Amino acid sequence: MNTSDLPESHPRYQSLAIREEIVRGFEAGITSIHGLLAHGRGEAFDYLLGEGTHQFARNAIDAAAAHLLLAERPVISVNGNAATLAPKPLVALAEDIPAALEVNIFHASSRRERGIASHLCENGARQVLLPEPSHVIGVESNRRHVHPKGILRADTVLVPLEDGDRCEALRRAGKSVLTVDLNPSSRTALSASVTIVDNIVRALPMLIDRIQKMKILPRRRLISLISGYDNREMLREARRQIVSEFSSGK
Ligand code: PTJ
Repeated sequence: MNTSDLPESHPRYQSLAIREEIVRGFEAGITSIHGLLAHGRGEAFDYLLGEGTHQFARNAIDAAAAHLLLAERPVISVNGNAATLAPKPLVALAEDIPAALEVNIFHASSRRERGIASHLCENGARQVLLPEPSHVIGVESNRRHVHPKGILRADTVLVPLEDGDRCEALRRAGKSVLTVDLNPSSRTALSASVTIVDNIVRALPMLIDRIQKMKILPRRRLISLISGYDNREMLREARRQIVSEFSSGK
């Protein structure tokens, strides 16, 4: 079924349209076949969260915006799912901060890396960094390869739809790690500095909006926003929301 065949009146139109996007991304060689499974997991959590953005996610978005505005060398790491679901917001965010865009994928494929970079450029990116085999960070997966002027020297990295290993390695390397992950109990969610528990398609446009509004804030306001933010508590609220949504029997 193509998106054009989906009746907009369908109660699950939005979710099915996003699913179509990810299938198209797979057909275009941007998303891995494993990415389809990861998407299904995300869909399940989104369903349990009522497919809406909650206050805990808005608080995390503000904390992430503050981190990105205070960062000296911010980088946005892009994998196959993120590139397919939110190419324009990723590019707009990189321009706004400004931050570097770097391709970093779990399932090794240099063809897909180049495809992701081209896709971002078709969506307006001026430069996209690719991982270099000669530069590595402390993980064993394909995610270890990084660009020397990107993730390697970054002080803050936004890693949407991440796997836990690299998130932990980036934290160990002293970087602030911001993520978007619908699963509030994933290792990534638990180890990130800021976890936005929301769908990337909703979260990134909001993050862009908040960055534009918060740009005028003095540094000390941004610093106090970060120090007043408690990621663990935010994750607890997300888990409580899932339990109450599930048990309400709607
Ligand atoms: O392109 P590659 O090779 O880097 O592969 C990318 C995936 C996503 C396949 C890879 O990073 C992976 O396997 O990730 P995981 O470990 O399955 O984790 C993905 C996390 O993202 C899970 O916790 C999902 O619930 C979550 N997720 C999936 N879709 C979305 C999402 N979070 C926010 N928005 C989504 N649309």
